[in-house]
Amino acid sequence: MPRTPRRRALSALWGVLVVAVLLGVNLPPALGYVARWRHERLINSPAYMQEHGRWDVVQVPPQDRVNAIHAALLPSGKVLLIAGSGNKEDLFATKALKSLLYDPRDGSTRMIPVPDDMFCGGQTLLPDGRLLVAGGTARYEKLDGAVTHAAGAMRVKNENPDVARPVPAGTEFVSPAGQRYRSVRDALVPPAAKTATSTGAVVTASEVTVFVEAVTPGPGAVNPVREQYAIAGLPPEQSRNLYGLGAPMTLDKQDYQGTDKAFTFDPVAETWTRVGDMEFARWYPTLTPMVDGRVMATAGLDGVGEVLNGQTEIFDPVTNTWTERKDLTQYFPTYPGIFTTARPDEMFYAGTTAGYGPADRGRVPGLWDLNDNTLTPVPGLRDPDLLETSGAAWVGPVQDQRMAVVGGGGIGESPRSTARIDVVDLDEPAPHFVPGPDLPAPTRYPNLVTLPDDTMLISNGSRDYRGKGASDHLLARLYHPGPDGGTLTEAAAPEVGRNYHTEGLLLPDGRVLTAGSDPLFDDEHNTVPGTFEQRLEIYSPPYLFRGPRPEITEAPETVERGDTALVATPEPARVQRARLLRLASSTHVTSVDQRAVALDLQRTARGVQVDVPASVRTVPSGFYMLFLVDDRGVPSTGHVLHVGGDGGSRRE
Ligand SMILES: [Cu+2]
Repeated sequence: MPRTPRRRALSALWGVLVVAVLLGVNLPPALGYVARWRHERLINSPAYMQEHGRWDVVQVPPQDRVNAIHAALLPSGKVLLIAGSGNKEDLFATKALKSLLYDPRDGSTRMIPVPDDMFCGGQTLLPDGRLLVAGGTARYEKLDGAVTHAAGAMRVKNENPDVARPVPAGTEFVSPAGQRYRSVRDALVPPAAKTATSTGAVVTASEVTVFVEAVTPGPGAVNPVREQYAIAGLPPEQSRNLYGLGAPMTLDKQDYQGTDKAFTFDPVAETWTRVGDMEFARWYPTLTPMVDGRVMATAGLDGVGEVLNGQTEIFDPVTNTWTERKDLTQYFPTYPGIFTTARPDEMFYAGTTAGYGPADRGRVPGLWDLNDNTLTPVPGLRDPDLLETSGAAWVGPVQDQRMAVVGGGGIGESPRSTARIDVVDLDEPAPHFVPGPDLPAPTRYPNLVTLPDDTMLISNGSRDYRGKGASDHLLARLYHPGPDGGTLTEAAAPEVGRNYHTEGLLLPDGRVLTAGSDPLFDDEHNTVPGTFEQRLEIYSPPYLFRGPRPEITEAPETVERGDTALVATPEPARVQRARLLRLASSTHVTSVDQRAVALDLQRTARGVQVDVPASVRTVPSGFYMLFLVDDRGVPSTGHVLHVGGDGGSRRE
């Protein structure tokens, strides 16, 4: 049938419609599909992985997913991920406090309840392989408007030198005007100090600070005056010696409050044990391993939610108790990056912090002399006002004493952040920072993980505070130490975004585990409350795609500093380097216990002889992974061993 003009017009219209539909609706998705397919093919190609590595998301069974706040590699080769209440107040209220044991060898998982809320405490591995966790959450914050009862800090004074005074939770403090406030948790006020002098004894009152809340709600119980409070129900002779000195009682925002409790996790029995309480409650403390095997606790919010004013204390793993170092009073904001250095009795404060503290105190990096408590500033760091939520780590073998400070942002919810990487050589007589390469974008919360080939993975983070404005970076870089501040090469991009409450760890098989992320919002416009990221993701560095790895067929379980140890390997000629990487822990992108130690080696017919450095400052006692690295930078699987020796752990 011949086509009429009208039919031809209709047919043409259909054709146009079909093309329009294809172009307008189907074509972009089709092109998107093709682009994704091409991208997948690229990132899974051997050539790409040899250059950039690859990421794999780990599937954890739904019942074993946790809000990973803290991560630690244990001598058993398993990873402990600690959530506590995991920044969920309902889990805090119901005491559903969690930790998850994850075995990277087979992906198996096991949930282990934790005995107290370790959420936002500090952690580090002890020389004997136990994980020490100290501090955590005694109480969640109450934001402006959520405070119903006036509250504040009450210093409870005891002037009696003969007896300690328990102050149980619920003790009532009465103001001169008759307003009543109740303490929220138990406290014990030690006896007053009595000092003999030539004219007789002088008694100095002891004191403990407790948090108190008004018995009656509302503004009527606000008391702006600092004054002395009586303790209700005490006989008169006792109330002369035991009383409160109250700070202003207000309806202001109340910060998180820390606990003084501490626990160890036994990596063999896989159980938690309570150890001695700290002298101070701490939320957001840093636990720094010292060269003699003890652990130093610094900073944190105390039991009333105030930043500790420089109080420093030491954990002794032999007695499992804490002792305040009253001579060490440097003030640090929370989660300070404080590292043990090769300099005798000097710690390095990298200036990195996370959480709380004013802009004008404790923000300058420097060397902290533990003999005289002085902090000598280390100059030259760029963007010195952008150190909140930054990262710091030794780069290359710790013998080089070179540390990088990476990224960071302004304090509080500042939208400012920096791409800066600066490096300091602490071996120099007057150390100073020099510029390194810039990250591809300004970055808060970068995860820094030292690798056995002397490079460092820098991954994830976000541009804005807690990923606001959908600002997570799906980016990673490999940092290569070297002259002029080192260089960066591109690493494969992670699939999962990570900002606040994230951590990364090197695994014995040479891969890197990343966990956690706690965005404030889930959407670009900051309207939908954020969801905690419970997926794990593992990075396989380029060296895992460059052919067969050197093999360790036999190596000792324990070595001593200064020892020479035989490590059997089928191809000794291949081995170029040997490294010890300390089993590390991480929280809030703060990891002060990771370090790589270079070992001198000699090849033999059966393997290599490695020399364990003699200095405890280079290789403090504890558990390490031994890696043999070949001429192409390919490491063996890490062999976990214990390093001990004279002058080290007080346990030995
Ligand atoms: Cu936190």
